[in-house]
Amino acid sequence: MRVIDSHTGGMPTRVILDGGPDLGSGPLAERAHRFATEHEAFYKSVLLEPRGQPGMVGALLVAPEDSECETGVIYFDADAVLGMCGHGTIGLGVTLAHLGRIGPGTHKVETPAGVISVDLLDANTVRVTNIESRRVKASVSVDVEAHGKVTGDLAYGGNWFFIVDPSPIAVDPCNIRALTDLTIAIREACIAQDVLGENGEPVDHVILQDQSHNKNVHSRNFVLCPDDQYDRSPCGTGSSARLACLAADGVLASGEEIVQESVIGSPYRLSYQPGLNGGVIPTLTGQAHIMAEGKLIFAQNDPFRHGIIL
Ligand code: PYC
Repeated sequence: MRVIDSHTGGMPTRVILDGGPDLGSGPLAERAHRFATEHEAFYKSVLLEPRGQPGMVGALLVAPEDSECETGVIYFDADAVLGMCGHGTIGLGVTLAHLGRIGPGTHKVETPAGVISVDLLDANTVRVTNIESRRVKASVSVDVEAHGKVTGDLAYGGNWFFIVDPSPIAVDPCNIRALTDLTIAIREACIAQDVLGENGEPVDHVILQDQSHNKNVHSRNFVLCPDDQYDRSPCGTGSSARLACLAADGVLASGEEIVQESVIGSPYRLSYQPGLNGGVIPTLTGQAHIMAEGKLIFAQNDPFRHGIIL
C-alpha cells in the first residue's frame, strides 16, 4: 500500500494512493458507510501504532461520482469514518501538488459530506471552501460527570460538534490531559442526554474555545476527535461549525477574516459567505508539509499487522 504522510499545523494525514479496499461505486456517503461497517480492521491497521501515530487521519482516494472533481476522498481516524476533514484536505492538496497531480488554482474534491473546493496557493498553502455549515441548537446544557452543568452549541461543519465557549479549563498545552478528559466526558453526556443532529446524528467532536494570548489571533481552541485524540490543527470542520455559530450570533460579518489557533498554536485563517440554506460557506486557509513517502507492509506473520489494539 503506497502512502504519503503530511502534517497540517502538526496534525498528521496519511493519503492512501493504492492498495485500499474496493468500495464499489455509487454516492460517496454510501461508500463511506461500507468502509465504516465492513473495513474497520483495515483502517485501524493503517493508523494505529506501530504503522501510524496518535491523532493521524487517513485519506483514502476513490473515484469521484462527479467527473468535475479531481478525486473523491474518504477520511477516517483510528475509530471512525469522517464526513469531511479540513486539515486532511489541506494535507491532501499539498500531497496532490507534491505528486504533480494538481498545480496552483482551484480544484474540486468529492467527500461523503459533499463537494468542496481546494485552492492551491503555493506548495504548502491551501485554501479550502467547505460544504455549507450550520448551527443546529444554541445554548444546550448537559450534566457532565464530575464537572456539573456545561453549556454549548450543537453545530455541523462536515462532522458534528458540541462547542463550549468559554472553556471551563484554560486552553493551554499544559492542560491537554485535563482538556481531553473533560471533552470525553462532555461527548459522553451529549450522547447519553440525546443532544443529536436533526436526523439523530451523535456528537462526534467536542470543541472548547478560549482567548488567545497572541495579538491578531481571534481565539484558541481545543478539539477532541472520535479517536479521543486532540486535533493539533484548529480543525477545519470544527472551525466551519464555529463560523456558523459566530454568524448566527451576529458577531462575525460575512467576508470578515479571523485567525483561529489550535491548543498548540497552529493557525488557520477563516471567513465565510452566506449559504443558500441559512448556514454559512466557510473558507479556511492553512499550511501542510510532506513528511514521508512510503509503502506499508502487512506481513501475515506480523502479530501487530492489525495495529496495537489493547
Ligand atoms: O480538520 O476537520 C478537521 C479534522 C477532523 C478531525 C481531525 N481533523
